[in-house]
Amino acid sequence: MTTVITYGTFDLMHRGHVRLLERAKSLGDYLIVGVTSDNFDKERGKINVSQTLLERVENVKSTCLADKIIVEEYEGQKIDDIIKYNVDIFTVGSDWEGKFDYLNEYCKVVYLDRTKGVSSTEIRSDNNALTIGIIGNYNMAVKFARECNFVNGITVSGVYLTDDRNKEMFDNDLIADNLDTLIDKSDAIYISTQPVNHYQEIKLALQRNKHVLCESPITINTEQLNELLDLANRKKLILMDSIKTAHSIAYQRLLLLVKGRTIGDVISIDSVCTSLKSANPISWDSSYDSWGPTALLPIFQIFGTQYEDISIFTKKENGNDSFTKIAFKYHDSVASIKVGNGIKSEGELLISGTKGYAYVPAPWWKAEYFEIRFEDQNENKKYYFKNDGEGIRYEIVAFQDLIKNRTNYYYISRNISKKIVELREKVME
Ligand code: C2G
Repeated sequence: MTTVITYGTFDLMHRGHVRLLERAKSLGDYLIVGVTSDNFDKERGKINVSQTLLERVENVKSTCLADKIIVEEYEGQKIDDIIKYNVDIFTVGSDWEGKFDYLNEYCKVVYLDRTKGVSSTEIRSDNNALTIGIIGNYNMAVKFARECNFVNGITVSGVYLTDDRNKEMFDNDLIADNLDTLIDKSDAIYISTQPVNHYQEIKLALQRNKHVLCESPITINTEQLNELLDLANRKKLILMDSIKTAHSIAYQRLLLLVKGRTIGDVISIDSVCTSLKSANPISWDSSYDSWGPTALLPIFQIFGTQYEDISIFTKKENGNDSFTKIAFKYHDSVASIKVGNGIKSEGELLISGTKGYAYVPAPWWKAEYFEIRFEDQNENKKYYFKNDGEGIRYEIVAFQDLIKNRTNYYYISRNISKKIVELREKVME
């Protein structure tokens, strides 16, 4: 018996996949198909997969070509599988030509011609086509526009720069001379401007029936926010906070471990985000505007927003808070944030529990690495998750999903959006 093995994501099954499986099957008598897990796809940079692992396994099963279906979960698993299943032939499409020659050591390697004119990427892009207009300062606009390239179906309709510097760095046809033309030629708008301008910009976009992804805090006061949320609801539009850390895999896994009581009951959370304004031109004059939403995120996502007491210390320079410390008292826990544009501190996140603690080293908000530490150091665990693009591409996928599926599952809940704005009012008082 000749055993053949092949692997794939098999998202949105199409004739290219089926033809590959048919030819793979004809190479031998027994075909094993490895379907990639969601996590493995993310780790290898495939962030746009539409269907779940189970749906993709069903896709393969429906072809009746696979004699066995397994899940591919980790880098290097192919070698394990070839040995475990005593495989004679490994095969994959010619788009991988050369990439798996190392498997020749274990079995025969055959590259089969890729079927032209069809791909999951194209199908996804057709399904998820969305043009996004960017309003912002140069640095964020460049970052965001670059990240859009990693998300199937997203195209940047234009960029309206709030500062004239570096206009020439963008292709001329991308630069929008005024907000109206940008909004009119976009399905959705990404806003990264001074928070004081958000209300007008968001309102204009919503009135033109455009979805909005806006750097948090979305507005400078609760009254504006409630009006905009109500307008978005009435028009069935998405108005989403942009806090890129929320969408990084490491941060999401950290939260799941903590909520899964890996460190016991959480008693204290201390979150520090600072950067000297001079070194970080994309930050705003106010340290709360630049860092508050990010610093508050773990506190509000773990403890909620119903704290019992709060104390705020703010150092003002030229009318802006250059450093703010906020301490929260919850029913049976405490939390604090320190945010600063005018000071440097250790930008770490510390989550203290009754069994251990989570430690995320600076800059914790870029979230790639964290440790879970215990009294007995032998139990300590280290975690690393690649976070290409600081989480922006994952945020764009989340925004695209919200628009496409119209779920009201906001990863950053409405309560958190409102509390971030409410706190801003207190800090600025
Ligand atoms: N394929 C093809 N023709 C297409 C599209 C895909 O022959 N038009 C082949 C690919 O070459 C691959 C298989 O179908 O052999 C599955 O393709 P994908 O689902 O895109 O998964 P991919 O990431 O290419 O899988 O580690 C190996 C990878 O998992 C291969």
